[in-house]
Amino acid sequence: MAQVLVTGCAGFIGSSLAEALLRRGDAVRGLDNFETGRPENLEAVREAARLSGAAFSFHPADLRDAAAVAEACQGVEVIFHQAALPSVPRSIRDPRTSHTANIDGTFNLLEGARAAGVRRVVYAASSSAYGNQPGFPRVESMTPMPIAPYPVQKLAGELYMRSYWQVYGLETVALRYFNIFGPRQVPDSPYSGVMARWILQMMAAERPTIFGNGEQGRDFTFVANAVAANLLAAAAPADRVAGRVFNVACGERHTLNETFAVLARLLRFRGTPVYTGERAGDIQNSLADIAAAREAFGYQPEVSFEQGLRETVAWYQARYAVRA
Ligand code: UD2
Repeated sequence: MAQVLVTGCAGFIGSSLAEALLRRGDAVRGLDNFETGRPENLEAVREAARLSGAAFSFHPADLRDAAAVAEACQGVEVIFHQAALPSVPRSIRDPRTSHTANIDGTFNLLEGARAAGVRRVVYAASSSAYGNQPGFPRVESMTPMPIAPYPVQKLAGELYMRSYWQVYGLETVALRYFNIFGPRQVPDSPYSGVMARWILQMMAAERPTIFGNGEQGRDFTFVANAVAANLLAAAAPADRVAGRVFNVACGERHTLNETFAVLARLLRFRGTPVYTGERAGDIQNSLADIAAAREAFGYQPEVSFEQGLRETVAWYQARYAVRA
């Protein structure tokens, strides 16, 4: 089977993807700097390798280290580039650090891939690139209008991907993730995604915060759907995907108020949220058209919003001791 490289392999999405690749027999090389990734996620990846018998090796490296990245690309056929320093608010507070991780890191990876003769790179792009422009659902042909530094950085990565296809013939595919959630998402950082953060808070009987009036909507997408999209995009013929951008989502919009109510029901949380001012750099709404990914590589969401929430809640309940 193929030798693949997963950047961000100790992270939330990267570790889930690495497990899926190992289960189907690919030889996986992982790269992570543990800035947001966690060693215990790698244990799950190693266990998947043990069960399947597929090879797994790990490079503890930072994408900003061009030589280490170039070395990790040697002998690789396909790269899944999941590593990033996420979070809109983090990028507003410290734009330089996210800039170097997300833009320089992606550039180093593409250079390493080009030098090593890698065939394809599948890139984790972000729905935040659409910004607040009018028009729903979001279609890939819309002009991006990123607001905060983080979406600018993820969009720059997309443009670099397309350029490396056009100029060097490296098959690149960008998947615009729409608010991925699920097991292993970091729940206890000030920059945590809303879902993981709220679950941990409700488990501890703390009142979660809603920025704004809670009527902003997101196309929340369970992590297994993003993993499936990566596998499909990696396997699709180049003439269908190379140099292109695809939304990866469910094609449904759920408000924060609604999400709060579902989580409160699942966790038997009886408190109310604390409403506070809007968060800087936030967009109001997000909803994807997923026809392009369906047509190009047969993507369709396999796990619904509610099913995904149930699985996510069960995982945090099994994993994190209740502090209340
Ligand atoms: C953006 C991107 C997403 C991904 C992510 C990485 C959009 C639509 N999506 O997600 O694709 O790249 O960044 O970080 O831009 N919120 C609360 N209370 C909290 C935490 C968050 O109300 O305790 C709100 C927050 O103001 C926002 C929503 O929940 O309206 C989602 O926030 P998030 O940080 O989980 O993700 P978001 O949408 O910035």
